[in-house]
Amino acid sequence: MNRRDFLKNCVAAAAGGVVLSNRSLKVESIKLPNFVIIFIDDMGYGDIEPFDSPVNKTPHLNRMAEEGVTFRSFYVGWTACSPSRASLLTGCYAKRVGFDGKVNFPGEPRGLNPTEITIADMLKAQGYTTGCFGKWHLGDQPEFMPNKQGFDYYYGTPYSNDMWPLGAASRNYPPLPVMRNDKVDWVVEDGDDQAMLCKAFTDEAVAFIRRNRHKPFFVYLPHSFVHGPRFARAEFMAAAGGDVNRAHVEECDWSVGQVLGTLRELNLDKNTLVIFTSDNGPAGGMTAAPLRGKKGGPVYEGHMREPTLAWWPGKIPAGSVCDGIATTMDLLPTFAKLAGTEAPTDRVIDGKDISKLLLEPGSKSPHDRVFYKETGVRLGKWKLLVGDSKDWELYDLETDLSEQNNVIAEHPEIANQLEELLTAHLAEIEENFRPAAFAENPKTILPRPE
Ligand SMILES: [Ca+2]
Repeated sequence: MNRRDFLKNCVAAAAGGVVLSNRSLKVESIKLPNFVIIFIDDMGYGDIEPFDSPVNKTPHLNRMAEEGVTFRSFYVGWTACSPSRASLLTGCYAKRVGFDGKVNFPGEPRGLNPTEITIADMLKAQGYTTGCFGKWHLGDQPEFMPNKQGFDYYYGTPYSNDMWPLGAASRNYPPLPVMRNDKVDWVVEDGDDQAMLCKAFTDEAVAFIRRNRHKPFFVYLPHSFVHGPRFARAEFMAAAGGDVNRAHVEECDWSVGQVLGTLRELNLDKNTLVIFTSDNGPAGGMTAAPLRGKKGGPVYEGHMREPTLAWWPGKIPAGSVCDGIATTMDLLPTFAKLAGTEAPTDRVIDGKDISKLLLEPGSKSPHDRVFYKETGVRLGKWKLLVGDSKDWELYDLETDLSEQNNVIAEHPEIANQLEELLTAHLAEIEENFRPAAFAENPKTILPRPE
């Protein structure tokens, strides 16, 4: 789909009814699948039981894994919130769409460029009803918010939950609003309010699914949990023996249970693809074990490889495991394929259609490589990290998943080959770069304290 076809579809979709581009008329007779993305904030590779957490109890995620596929080599587009989200929604490396390492702060001019075609834009043009429930973090100016980026409905916080008056004093943060579409619904004032965020986003997402059960829908549920400051509801704190980190993970698990349970109850489970993953490596109190790495910083596996499950009963083979490389960038082209349309063709999209990996998890990944920000590349089992401030590192992920043994001295030719791939990748991004957008006279949604 190019931008002209896309806009044509948007106009037609706005006129009502399910609209399909000419090329996809053949799917008119089949039922379009629903899509749900549950995107946790700052959860690590080792924080849930399907990824061997010895601490957190995650029965709903366990069942999701037993009924679906566990992706063990699934990557996000950056090591921090805003760029990771830009990557997921556009199907591109964050840098390509103007999101470097920085996250957005309240009242900043930068936002995801409205000329980008998000997953929501694409599915809306295909007749889907689209909802975003949770942390946005791609610009808090009106023209960058979810309703302007393909979402029919929005309920959530415009940025991180630590960007509130009780956060870093030097930032003088304005009050943290929970938005309903373009209006402030309520304000997060204290720890008790913070503790409600997982439930609030979940309840709204579940209500949206119920309201839209008779038509194709897309739910994007980017939780503010398990990002700090962490507060959890009393019942989860009690069950976790007072450990708020554990309570946070377990409430995320509860949220998954609410969503999957609703889909089962409404008999939508066989027609809905649900993806569970996290936006970047673990922040304090969470873990990437057995991977090395955390949130931000240099890019070991734990920084960008996330605990990922996909669930679509009857379509995805139950209890399967996929070791092939897959990424959040693949969701846009994959959903396009499954919804009978195509990803944008008038621009570079980095993601690839992984529907075959989903439906046949033993099949070959369309990716033989993945890039880690500007400083790393994996090709098959080999992983190279370069940087100005440190020595290059080369790891064999097959024998050294935890990246403990730098073997660059033994394999200089492999390091050189990988460095060439990285250099070419960065040059290509520069050539096909699409900037973020910048608002004139940006304002915070609510005024800063005096
Ligand atoms: Ca994050």
